[in-house]
Amino acid sequence: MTVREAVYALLREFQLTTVFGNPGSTELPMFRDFPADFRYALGLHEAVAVAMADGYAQARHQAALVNLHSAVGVGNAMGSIFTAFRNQTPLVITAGQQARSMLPYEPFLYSDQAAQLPKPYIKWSIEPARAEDVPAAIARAYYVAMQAPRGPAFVSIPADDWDRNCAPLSARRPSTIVAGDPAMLRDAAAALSRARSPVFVVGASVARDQAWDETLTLAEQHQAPVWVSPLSARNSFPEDHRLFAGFLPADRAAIVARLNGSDFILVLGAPVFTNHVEGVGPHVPAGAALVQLTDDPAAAAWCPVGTSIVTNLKLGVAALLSQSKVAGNAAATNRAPPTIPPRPPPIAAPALDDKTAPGDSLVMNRIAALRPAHSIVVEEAPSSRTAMHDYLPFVERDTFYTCASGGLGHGLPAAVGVALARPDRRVIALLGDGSAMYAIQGLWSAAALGTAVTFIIINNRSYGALDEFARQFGIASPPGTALGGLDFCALAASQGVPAVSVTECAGLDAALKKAFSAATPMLVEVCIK
Ligand SMILES: Cc1ncc(C[n+]2csc(CCOP(=O)(O)OP(=O)(O)O)c2C)c(N)n1
Repeated sequence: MTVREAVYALLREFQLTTVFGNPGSTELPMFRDFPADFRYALGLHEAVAVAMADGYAQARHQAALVNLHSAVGVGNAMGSIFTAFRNQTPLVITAGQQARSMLPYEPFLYSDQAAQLPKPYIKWSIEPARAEDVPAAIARAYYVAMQAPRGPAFVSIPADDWDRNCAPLSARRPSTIVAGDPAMLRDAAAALSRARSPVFVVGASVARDQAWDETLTLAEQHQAPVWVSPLSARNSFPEDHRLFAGFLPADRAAIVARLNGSDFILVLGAPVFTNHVEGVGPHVPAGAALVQLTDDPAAAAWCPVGTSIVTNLKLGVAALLSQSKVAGNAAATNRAPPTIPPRPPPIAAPALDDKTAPGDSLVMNRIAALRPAHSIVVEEAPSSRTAMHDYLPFVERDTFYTCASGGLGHGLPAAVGVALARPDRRVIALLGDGSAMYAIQGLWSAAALGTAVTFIIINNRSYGALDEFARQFGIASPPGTALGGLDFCALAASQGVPAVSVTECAGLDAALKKAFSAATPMLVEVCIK
């Protein structure tokens, strides 16, 4: 059989039948006789294609396939590849390369050191030594991508390889998860049982490893307040639960202040901790012990304090659940009631004649009130994140996604990928005006692929988060960054996405209701005060 036939048979076995990508001449031989059971999801920029695949993979808990144009395409995709690496999203990324016979003569568009180009933000990469090794390279890329911690893997494929002959290759089942050291988990369970005032800090790997139920039961069993780790990219605990304590800031001293009073900190599926501003002093309150369960050996290695157990979160938390004791345990039964910080004050629905511009808290509040049941939010609205945390709680598993890297341009296309994976759900992309412009071409894919994503742009006509940071550095405002003059309705309409602009509180509910019930993608720009 040909390499092409072998690869498509293998991809079918891996259920990688959607190809996200942006093609060029060096990839065309891959798509000769494109099988009818495969679908091509075009991104009008490689960063869009990779981010769509990222959302699709995360929402399916399965790898996704991306095909990029040789050097230039991989270069364009690099920001999204970095984000997929930080998101621990399993991606099999292939890229075209010029024909092997041309490579000594530096042909047009070829990729010199193709396998090096996406490093270091790739788990494994290769340009196979021979055409007949391509199927095995793709299989290995798939297994590597799926092994914990998951992430992208890369195969560069010369254009003439597809028509060469090779042997067929069947999928195998290498293990993809790691179970924690039983003795360490036993000790951690005993320490949790002895704790006077345990608190939990949960992160994205609880969601990635589908440990929602186990984490909830363990928190209830121990009456432990549950914080979300700083800048967590997924929701891992019901944010309306009586034990839900809030979101830790990405700031060392502020984290210590929030966790103060606890003698035992159990970190589940998160690094300890992700900081965004410089800090000094201890990482945890004085006298508090810390145990981290993580699927990422690197996060276990750089953890500054305590004990780290490398484990799949579902298995690890289940072990703690079965081995930690509450009944008949004096320490556990004498625990003081958990201290939960007060919730933010409620906001009233806007009056129908309110001509003032809404604030971002009101926008979040109205989305929370009007969003369809079980809807999913993909967020990239940096300075509105606190408002979202305060007024748009995520209470069901797998209903919130943002990027773990801080790289803008992910949210808009990732929402399209999530919608492709979950056609049964309403997907809402919550975007800043600045953020939306990094990958605005994703609107075209949302329409072309027949998704019904609701894009909500919180337009503050600025890089608001940068303005806030500038003040922290003692800079009045960053030069040249006043946005404005962007016509989001025109940008959307030109790509086949109907849009409406809201400038007054009075019109907000009607616009959101219309978008949430639309059968096509729709964009709502909300100009906030
Ligand atoms: C790819 C990339 N470039 C630049 C930045 C730096 N950055 C962080 S927040 C921000 C402003 C985002 O503006 P907007 O989406 O309008 O949200 P706002 O901060 O106004 O809420 C910028 C430019 C980044 N995080 N990622």
